[in-house]
Amino acid sequence: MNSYVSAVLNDLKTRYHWEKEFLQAAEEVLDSLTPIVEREPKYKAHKILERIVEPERTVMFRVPWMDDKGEFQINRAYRVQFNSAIGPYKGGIRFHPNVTLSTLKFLGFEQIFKNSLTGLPMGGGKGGSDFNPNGKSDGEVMRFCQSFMTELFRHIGPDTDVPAGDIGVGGREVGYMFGQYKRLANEFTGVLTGKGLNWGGSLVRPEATGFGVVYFAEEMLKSKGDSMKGKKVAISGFGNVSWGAVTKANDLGAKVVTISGPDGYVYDKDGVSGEKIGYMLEMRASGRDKVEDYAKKFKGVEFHAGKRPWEVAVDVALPCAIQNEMDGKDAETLLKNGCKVVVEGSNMSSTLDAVKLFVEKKILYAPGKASNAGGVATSGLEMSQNSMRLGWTREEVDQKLRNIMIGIHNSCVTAAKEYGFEGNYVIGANIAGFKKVANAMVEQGLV
Ligand code: 2IT
Repeated sequence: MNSYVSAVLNDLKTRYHWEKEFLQAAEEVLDSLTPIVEREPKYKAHKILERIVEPERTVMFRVPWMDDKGEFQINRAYRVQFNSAIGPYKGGIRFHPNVTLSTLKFLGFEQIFKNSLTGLPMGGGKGGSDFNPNGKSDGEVMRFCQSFMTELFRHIGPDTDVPAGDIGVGGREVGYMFGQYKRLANEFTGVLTGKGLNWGGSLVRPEATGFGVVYFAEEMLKSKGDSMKGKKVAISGFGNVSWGAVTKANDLGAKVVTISGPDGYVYDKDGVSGEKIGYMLEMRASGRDKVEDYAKKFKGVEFHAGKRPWEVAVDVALPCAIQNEMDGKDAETLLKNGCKVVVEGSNMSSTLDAVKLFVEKKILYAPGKASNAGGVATSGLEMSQNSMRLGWTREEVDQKLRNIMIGIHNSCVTAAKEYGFEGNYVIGANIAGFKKVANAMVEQGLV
């Protein structure tokens, strides 16, 4: 790390010492930028690092709502509008009890580089609330979403900031938020993505993040003359990203032997395939948040309570649940058991220890900001279709998604090579994502 990079990072660590997740994301990115800031003195002269780590704007608000018993409830909510150098703020909304400003700053910061990597004109943002949708009735979720949007609507717009889903926010929540936005703004616009198919949504958006993860893994393997075909795969989570990844892994001839939930993981030696993939959607819709249900439903499936799937011997691991779901110990176990490919579906799936180990051992490791960009990329395609007032077919969207993932893979490989770190997707993704945003910031002056 050079002196400019470490000065900015140290200042950040002092100023925001309690923001653990944000500091972790910032350290991972800034650490990789040393080669480019050394080669290009203009970034230091324009204080690009000092500027890029501060959100352009953060909105914080309370969300009052009434539960089914008639009791008043209060949650905290945020929208971090991190960077708009290359397009309107774009990024999901997360409803999860562990959401804090630090969580959303980490996610918004990652989103800047991820969105840049897609090649589409999207800035970085993220929002959310500590509301827990599990166990809530439809009516409660609707009232919460409406109250949330009653404040958020004045800060967003199709050319300003375009939110989408994330953990705890799927089609149902996007629907309730869109309805309230439309009512308040008196406008039918593409202000959110992940919309329903009958009212402006894009085909393949629900599958896109998981499909993209597997397309990316396939490209990485291809660069070594290999493929996903016949690979034994561990996937974590059972939500939207996992579901898409399981589906595409099966399409490409791999065998997925695990999925997981907050209660533990299941090992399915016969593979998560066919009707079992559909059951993942049922588990999600049940709101129970228990993957043990899968082991009870299907024969020959083992349930491992309180454990993560990384102890299973596999060729490929696809963490698709939540940040920091793979730590140094998990990484060691995976490597010891012969895993050679780790491709992140969740944002910042791996702790810094785990990342360090993957990079040192030179396995095929892709950070989420590159490999999970298919979701936001397809959101970008949804925005294009909304602007045109036309829709593409499933095949057209899927082909564009695949090409975008191939493009991101190539950008990572090329940038890593150009700066002397061949095969390092962490440095490749960070440099390639940063360069475009940083140059736009330089060209747009001190704003
Ligand atoms: O983390 C992510 O990239 C998302 N949750 C998707 C964001 C989006 O705007 O589609």
